[in-house]
Amino acid sequence: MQQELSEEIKDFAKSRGAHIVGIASVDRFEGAPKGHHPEDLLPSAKSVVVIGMRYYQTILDNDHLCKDSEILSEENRSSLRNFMFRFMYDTVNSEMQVIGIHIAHFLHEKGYPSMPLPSSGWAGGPLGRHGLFSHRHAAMLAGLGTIGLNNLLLTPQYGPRVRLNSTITTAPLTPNSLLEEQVCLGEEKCGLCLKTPCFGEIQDWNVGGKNMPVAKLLNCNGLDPGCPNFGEKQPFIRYCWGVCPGGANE
Ligand code: B12
Ligand code: SF4
Ligand code: SF4
Repeated sequence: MQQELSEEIKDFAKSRGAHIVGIASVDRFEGAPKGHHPEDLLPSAKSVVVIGMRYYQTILDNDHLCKDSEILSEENRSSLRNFMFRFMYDTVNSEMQVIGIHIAHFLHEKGYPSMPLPSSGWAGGPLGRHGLFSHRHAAMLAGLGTIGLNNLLLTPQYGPRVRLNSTITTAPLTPNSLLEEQVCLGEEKCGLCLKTPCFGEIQDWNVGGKNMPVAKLLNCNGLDPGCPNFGEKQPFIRYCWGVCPGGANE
């Protein structure tokens, strides 16, 4: 029954456009900060359904767009490139939110109260910018990938170029196995993401009983052309997302 329901949810999410779907059981969230554990958000939560949708390299790699335009200034061109980034960012975020809401409707109808979550949204606190719930931790605990040195979830299929969304549910679904192998190639074999001033010392994170090195994020201007490599040394904006060779880049 739970296996059947789990498969039904995965098929539904994929039929609505999710590229990857996984399920984590709530007992895997040991170590989540107080106030941000699935049970803090939905008491009697049993599982978290996590979906991912691709974000294209063709959008990240947009240095060449309208280059040497006869009709736009360099400043205009820069804001158009930012629109290119934002249109896919916003569309993917909201598409996944719709899928999450439909998963919650479906599970509610089966008798399992559920909580869909926004793809984005944060508040500035003393420790930095934080949201309600960490989708990248949930995705790793749902077997969709591992967290890389660049702080992002790296998937075997698309590297870090997926956006994520989670739905917390009281349904006791069948969890996916965790990935055995680290997708990140590591500092020695790669280390490309560390070539920006955004990252500091490498720390050991423990998620779902797995230790992995993650570089401390010191600064990120993420949503504007303030990314240190925007239009300059590297061919990618949102450098740490675009440059990463971990996983495939289908
Ligand atoms: C705030 C935020 C930011 C902030 C701060 C990021 C940061 N690393 O601190 C800023 C604006 C700088 C940012 C930038 C970017 N972001 Co951002 N961001 C978020 C957001 C909205 C919230 C993250 C968060 O606060 N989570 C909740 C807190 C509680 O958890 P946390 O900070 O992740 O975790 C820390 C602890 O609280 C604890 N923890 C938390 N939960 C758990 C659970 C367990 C079990 C354990 C053990 C520990 C633990 O461990 C961490 C270390 O202390 C998420 C969406 C989301 N809700 O997840 C997207 C998200 C992380 N961002 C994303 C992306 C892609 C980016 C950018 C590339 C740019 C962009 N705009 O798209 C850059 C990349 C920067 C980088 N290399 O990390 C994606 C990542 C996708 C992926 N493949 O991993 C997310 C998931 C958005 C999405 N819906 O897909 N982001
Ligand atoms: S998105 Fe750009 S500014 Fe933000 S951490 Fe990555 S490389 Fe740095
Ligand atoms: S750029 Fe290289 S070192 Fe950085 S996260 Fe990706 S695979 Fe790991």
